[in-house]
Amino acid sequence: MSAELPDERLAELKIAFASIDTDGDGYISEAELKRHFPDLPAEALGAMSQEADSDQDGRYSFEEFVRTVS
Ligand SMILES: [Ca+2]
Ligand SMILES: [Ca+2]
Repeated sequence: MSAELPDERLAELKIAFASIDTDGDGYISEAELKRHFPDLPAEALGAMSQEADSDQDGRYSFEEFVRTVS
């Protein structure tokens, strides 16, 4: 993991990640993101996925999530 974050911040992020990752597979899909943020416009999602999904596999790993929000 590249980002150096304090443990408590990391713990917070893990909880946030787990609450979005509703099927618990360790990845946040776009569908899960939409379910969690139903008001988010499609353009914002698109911009976010381009920026955040650094390995372009169409889903967010915890590492990508941490990089995005920190
Ligand atoms: Ca998931
Ligand atoms: Ca990814």
